[in-house]
Amino acid sequence: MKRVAVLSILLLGLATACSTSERKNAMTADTKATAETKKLLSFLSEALDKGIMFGHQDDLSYGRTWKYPDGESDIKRVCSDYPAITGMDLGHIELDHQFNLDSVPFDDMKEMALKVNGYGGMLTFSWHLDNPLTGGSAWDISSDSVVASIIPGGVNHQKYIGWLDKTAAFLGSLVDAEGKPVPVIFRPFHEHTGNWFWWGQNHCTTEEYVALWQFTFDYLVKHKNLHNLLFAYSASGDFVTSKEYLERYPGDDYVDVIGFDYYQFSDAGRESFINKVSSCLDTLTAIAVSRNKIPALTEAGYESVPDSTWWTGVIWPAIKDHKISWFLVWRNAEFRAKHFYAPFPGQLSESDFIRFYELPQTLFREDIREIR
Ligand code: BMA
Repeated sequence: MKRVAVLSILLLGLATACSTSERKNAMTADTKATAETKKLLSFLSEALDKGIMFGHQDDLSYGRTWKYPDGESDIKRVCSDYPAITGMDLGHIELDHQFNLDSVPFDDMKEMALKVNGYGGMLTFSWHLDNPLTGGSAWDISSDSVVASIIPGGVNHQKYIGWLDKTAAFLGSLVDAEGKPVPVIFRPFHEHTGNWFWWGQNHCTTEEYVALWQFTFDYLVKHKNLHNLLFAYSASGDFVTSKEYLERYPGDDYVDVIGFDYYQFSDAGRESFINKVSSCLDTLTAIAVSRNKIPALTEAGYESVPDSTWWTGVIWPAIKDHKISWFLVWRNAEFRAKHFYAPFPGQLSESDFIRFYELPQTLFREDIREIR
């Protein structure tokens, strides 16, 4: 726990008491959500007045130079605390594989998820599922008929149901020591406004995307009776207006969290990244208030963090004036020269990350344990 956090959180809480009372009670999209799931949504809503949570994909599974030792985390190695939110990916659960697409064993993933929950952390699951029409990966965009083939009436609909059954079995197996389902944030079919996944903008129609989302929600929630899920709708950060952002929005009854993903690609892009993230967040947070949803920067980062002050000089200025629940950086792929997004001991941005961690408004696991 950072020294400055408790007092600051209390002061922030007092200063923003008005805005808290003005916000309507958040309602889960799943009307039968478990008490713990409703509590998670309420916490996400209340924490909007307390700061911005930090998240990291696959934080516990592996880091820059290690794989799987219990309790390890590159974030912990740098600041002696864990992210408030841990991302995990379900890609290849649909194929009944024992390992996900990044070689994380699903059994270990489950164990880690239960631990994160037990320590008061939160979990978000993305799903880079394979292409059900071609057998290729999530990035196989060779056909524009994939979504059409798996929604009701499509030739691969039954196959997709089989895939959802496997996903449901995993999500349903997340049960704590008291036998209660662990609430998690499920973020399927993300970055759909880009064109790199088979469910992307140019590879299906708006109606097909919406049908895919609604069927997936209804099947998991109403047919499989999973009531531990919050659903996150997450575009890519290439929108300007609310109308653009909402073009494929499946409806308030199908979504709990709204977000987008956006990355920086070069040092020269510093200012434009800050401006773009900030203006997208203006749009996103306005939609969130009007629709009573939780806004989040569901992915952001700069691969290999080559900017020594990226945390306090780029991402923080981009997000600090916006009421968002969290921002998550992508994975630190083990032993891959450049594919990492979080610092680790000796990494160029390490000391700046500690400054970022010490900011009273950035929330890590120990901070949220205090306020949950
Ligand atoms: C991408 C890359 C891939 C990975 C995928 C799913 O952004 O990190 O290496 O397989 O995410 O985690």
